[in-house]
Amino acid sequence: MISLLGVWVICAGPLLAAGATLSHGPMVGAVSDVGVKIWARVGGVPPLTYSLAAQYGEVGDPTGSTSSSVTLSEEGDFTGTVEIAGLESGTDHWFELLLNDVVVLLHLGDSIYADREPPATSRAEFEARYKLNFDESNWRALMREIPSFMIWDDHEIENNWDEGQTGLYLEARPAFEEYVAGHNPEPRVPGQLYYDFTVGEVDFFVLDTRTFRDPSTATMLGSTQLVELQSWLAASTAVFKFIVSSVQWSTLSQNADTWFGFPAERGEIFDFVRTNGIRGVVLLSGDRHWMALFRHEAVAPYFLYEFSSSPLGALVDEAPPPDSETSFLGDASRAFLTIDADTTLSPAALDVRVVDETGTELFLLSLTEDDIFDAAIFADGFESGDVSAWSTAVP
Ligand SMILES: [Ca+2]
Ligand SMILES: [Ca+2]
Ligand SMILES: [Fe+2]
Repeated sequence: MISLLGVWVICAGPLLAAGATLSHGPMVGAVSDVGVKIWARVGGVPPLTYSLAAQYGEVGDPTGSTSSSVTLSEEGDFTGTVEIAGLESGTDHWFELLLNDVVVLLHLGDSIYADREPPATSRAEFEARYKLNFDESNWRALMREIPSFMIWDDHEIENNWDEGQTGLYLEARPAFEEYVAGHNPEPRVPGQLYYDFTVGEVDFFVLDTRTFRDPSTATMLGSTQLVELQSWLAASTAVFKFIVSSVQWSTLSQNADTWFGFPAERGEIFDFVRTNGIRGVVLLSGDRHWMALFRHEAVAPYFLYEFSSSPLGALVDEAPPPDSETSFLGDASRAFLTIDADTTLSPAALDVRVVDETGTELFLLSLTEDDIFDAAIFADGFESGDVSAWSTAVP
């Protein structure tokens, strides 16, 4: 019996979900009376890596044992061989391959443009925009393969939405819940949209930057969400802690709809990280229609790195000239950003890649947890190991 299991979706048959399929194999080789080798090659979305192991047991024992795992990566052309040993001779055995590709896709909002002419004004019209976008064939193919975690930004309601839970919000919210929120993790606070989740040893907190936004009181998150974020930061024992914001933390765009318009609240979050010495915090963002990597110095002597993605399907814009915290700026072409967290290493490593539409790697930033936190970097004048790659990448 051969079946394949993904971490996220379990499929019978030769395919599995979670962004990967076995493109070749499994091939069974080197069989002996006490063991066997099983080879496989994974396809999917390079340059992600996967781990492959085998679960096996005697016929009649459904639990069985798990072999040690091997890594399938670009370096080995995504091939690997797992070895099953120590079997009882003269006995029938079963095995299953366990392909563990902990891949998730984050959607940081503007997944519809409800305000595009003619703007949606009723719940049914908001629903229609989701139907339109979610029917796109490439979108459907991608969503089928990779587990997604989503949140909204302004265009699920109206451009630069900051009018709280009034008017259009009341029509947009139920449509968002039907099409998006229902397949997100349970919200952090019942009835809210913001949530946290864990993948391996990486924690994520996904912010709702629209529901409680109120420029008159200088808040983007509202007081409850801010406290929830802080208590999550304080409680998380994960090696890396990603704070996911639909809008940029960087002030490069000088756009009041981003955190640029909410400097005090941004400062409160950054201060909380610094004051409490919270390790491994990484910022994610989108919205600007261009890609950038930033290194925030406002938490000195620590750094906060921000990785900001380009749109998946919308138009790509020209970025403004870089500032001193900008370490990579994409040109006006589409690219995607992959983040590979390896918490089996010590110190744990984070590889951030900018990859263009053809799969060509434009930029690689290799960080460790120490690079993010180590005050010595500050003393070194911002130069330490791989981080020096930053300086060569600034246009
Ligand atoms: Ca906007
Ligand atoms: Ca937006
Ligand atoms: Fe947008």
